[in-house]
Amino acid sequence: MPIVDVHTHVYPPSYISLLSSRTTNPRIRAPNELLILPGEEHGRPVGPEYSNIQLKIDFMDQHGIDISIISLANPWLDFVDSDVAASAATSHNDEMNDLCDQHPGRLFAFGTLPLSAADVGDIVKEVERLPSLKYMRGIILGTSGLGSGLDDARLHPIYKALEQTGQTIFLHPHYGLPKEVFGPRAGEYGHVLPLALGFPLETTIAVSRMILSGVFDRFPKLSVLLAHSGGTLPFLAGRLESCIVHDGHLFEKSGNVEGTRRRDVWEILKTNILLDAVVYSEVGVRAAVEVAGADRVLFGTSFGFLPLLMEMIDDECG
Ligand code: 5CU
Ligand code: ZN
Repeated sequence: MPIVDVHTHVYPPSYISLLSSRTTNPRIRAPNELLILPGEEHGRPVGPEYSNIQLKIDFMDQHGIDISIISLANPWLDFVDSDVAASAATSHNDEMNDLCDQHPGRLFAFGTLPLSAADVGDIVKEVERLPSLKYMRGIILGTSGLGSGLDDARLHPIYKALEQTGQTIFLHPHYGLPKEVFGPRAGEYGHVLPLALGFPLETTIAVSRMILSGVFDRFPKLSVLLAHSGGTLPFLAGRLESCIVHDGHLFEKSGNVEGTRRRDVWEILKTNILLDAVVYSEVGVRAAVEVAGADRVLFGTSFGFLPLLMEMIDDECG
């Protein structure tokens, strides 16, 4: 059976140029400091492994990975001015498809949507165009949607188009939690709190809001791959379901979706949700397998971010 990496990012060359041209976050500060998180003052080194596709193939070969589904890393095109969003997404997705075409059979891609476009119709159009690109397999999506989160009814035409075209949403965090929750000493702890806790909780809250608003009752075939094994959802699914049951109006019809049957959290986990295995512990992977089923937990590496950083730290420490 081929080994497929579903969580592996790139910043293609044009995106590196875009970030390098900016003076506010997200940006690359010369010579090679990546500042992408909101309010981040100290970034991380960004090297050629983010943009050079041959290094991705080398990494795959080194670790016995047959296929990678590459995706643009955060913050995607969320910050792009609305008047250029649609064209930025089209040219980015074409560029990703071309990268895949350099290594046919080894690379596929999740596309990126022009979420800042003023007209939702432009976003739907890109969803509908993506299947015409040979290597596209779905889209990567942050948690802010059109600015109000993924339980926003304005996203319904987009969900509908994704469901109808059979494209998977790769739901990935970026914004974390408000920095106040980490307290006045957060600066002393580097990126640990936002990345280890902020990211997974952001994903957990985003997908819970989708469940509560009835997205999966309205679009029962929508497929969502959750980054980092679903944040804390596998662990908290029982508590989420129990609180829904105790909140009468939600128990009867989730998200007040008339004419649909409420599908409980466990059913949604087993039918709509895929989880990656990027959780860095056996106990985490076991929880993911337990709630979603072994065939719905997918291998991933998050190449570009944490593992390589660890190699660098190892090198620096000798
Ligand atoms: O580990 C990860 O997936 C990531 C990511 O994709 N982006 C980021 O800024 N940090 C960690
Ligand atoms: Zn990632």
